Amino acid sequence: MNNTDIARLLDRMADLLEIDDANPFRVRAYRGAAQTIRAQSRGMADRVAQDEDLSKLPGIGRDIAAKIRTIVETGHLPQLEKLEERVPTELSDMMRIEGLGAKRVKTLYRELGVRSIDDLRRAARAGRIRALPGFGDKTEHTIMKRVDAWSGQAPRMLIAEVEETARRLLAHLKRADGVKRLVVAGSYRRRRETVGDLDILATARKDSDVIQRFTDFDDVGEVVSHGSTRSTVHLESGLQVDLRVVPEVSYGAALHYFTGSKAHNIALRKMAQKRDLKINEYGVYKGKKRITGRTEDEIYKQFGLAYIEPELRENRGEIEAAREGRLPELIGVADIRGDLHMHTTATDGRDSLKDMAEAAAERGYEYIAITDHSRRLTVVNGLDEKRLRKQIEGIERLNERLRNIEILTGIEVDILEDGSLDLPDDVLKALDLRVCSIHSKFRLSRKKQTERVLRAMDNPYFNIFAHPTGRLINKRDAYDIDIERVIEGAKNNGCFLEVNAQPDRLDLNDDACRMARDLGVKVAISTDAHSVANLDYMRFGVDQARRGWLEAGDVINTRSLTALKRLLART
Ligand code: DGT
Ligand code: CA
Ligand code: CA
Ligand code: ZN
Repeated sequence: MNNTDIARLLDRMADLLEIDDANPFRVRAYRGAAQTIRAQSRGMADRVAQDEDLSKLPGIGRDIAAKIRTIVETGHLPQLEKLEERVPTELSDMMRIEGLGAKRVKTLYRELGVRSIDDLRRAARAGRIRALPGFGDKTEHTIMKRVDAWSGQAPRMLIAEVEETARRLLAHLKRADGVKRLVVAGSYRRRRETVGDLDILATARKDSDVIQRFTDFDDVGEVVSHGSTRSTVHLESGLQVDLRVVPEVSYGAALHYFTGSKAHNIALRKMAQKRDLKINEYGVYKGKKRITGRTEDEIYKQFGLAYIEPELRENRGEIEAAREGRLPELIGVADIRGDLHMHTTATDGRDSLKDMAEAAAERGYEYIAITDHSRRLTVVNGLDEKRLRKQIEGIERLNERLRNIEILTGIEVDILEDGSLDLPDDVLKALDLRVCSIHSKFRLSRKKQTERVLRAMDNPYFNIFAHPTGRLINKRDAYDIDIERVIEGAKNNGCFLEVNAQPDRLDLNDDACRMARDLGVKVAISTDAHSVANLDYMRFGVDQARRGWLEAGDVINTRSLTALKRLLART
């Protein structure tokens, strides 16, 4: 049981409890615990083995700590199994479909007897859903579309979801005899937001038992193939993992080949053909003679190219740029000086203002902005003017005490349907920074949605447009918006766009980052942390920015506090 599996069980528990009309606090406790566990870099199994007190982790109480222990020790959660006798498990999968929360799933179950995704498809086809209260034609149609998308392929997994598995698997393989190098290549190394499978590359002595060790890994559900230099397995989580073992002299060529992307490889192969060379996973060849292949650097040099970072290898112009010496100098996590979007217990965050600030200081940040939700979001107890003013005072007091970090006062203010902001200008004015975002009316036409945001940007206090497309990877599509016009609007008004670093948002995505850079608009990479642990999501946002060719200079939270404040003043 790794962290992802444990978090899944807890999420499932939360879903079924919610459908079962359990106390909302209990539901939220399970969801919160799942979120905490996903954000941990260390395995729960390891913590349990060390007999650590799990209830010390944020958002995990005694009760859930005990349940995690049970899961780790037995692989089961008895309370979940009991609940599943009453509430069909597949209802939890149904809740993952866009537009179907607990309430609707419950209605479908009670009114139409829909217990599975197959049932759901049949009900939608038969036109039985539109008649239900609160559904309608449009909803039925959307459900049908979603169900079809859902039942196709197993969804690609979020990169954040597979990291722990990758780490444990490498640690396991490292102990094989005669292995030298071990690396995860493929889309994982290119830091794509999701991965189809993991591609592990090893160099090892001929007599190494690394393949045997691979197929013996604890999480393996099925060994698909097992040869002398390669093997493929399916893990119990459904994730496929490929292992390739190559000799040391081929390491660079193999790493390059298996890192991909395929499109990048093909482009390089074309260059090779022009020079009468051949390139494959063993090296670069002239006739039968291998001329290079030990390192990636060497290979690029062979073709007159500067080294290309994995994040850029998508055949989106990186080869030309490498030839002409105009590759970007990509931003790194170390360039980030502060985090400009986070929540506290004042709204839907799980940790206090003070805890968030101290955790940020521990991470070496020079500044952060506290940006709780505005009043319109009543479900999370959004701040009205009075409570916001009180928070500002709290921040001022804390700033007097904290020496090594500056806390900026801020808000995540809702952009209302008509493009106005959810709080009056004179309160917004009192803040250091305003993050603006859309949390309602996702279905406006492209024109209306775009104009809504452009109108909002006319407000002189609009600083950063947060999670600009609203997508949730594998869960919810982006709302329809003309992102190019939005970027132009930001440029004209001195506003910025966010790269939200939540692993299921990564919004702006890589292409949009690139567009922002090309149009001369800077971004803020922010975690939108709802807990101390979430602050560690920063690197996922940085990865996405790197895939979008961004340099430190393109990102406002790499600036000194003074320079940042100047940028926020919109003058
Ligand atoms: P994924 O797994 O869908 O997230 O994406 P990748 O890029 O990891 O793709 P995968 O696992 O199918 O293959 C790993 C790498 O192997 C890929 O990035 C490039 C290389 N590769 C795979 N198939 C081909 C091919 O037909 N031609 C070339 N040149 N390279 C290939
Ligand atoms: Ca792959
Ligand atoms: Ca693969
Ligand atoms: Zn937020």
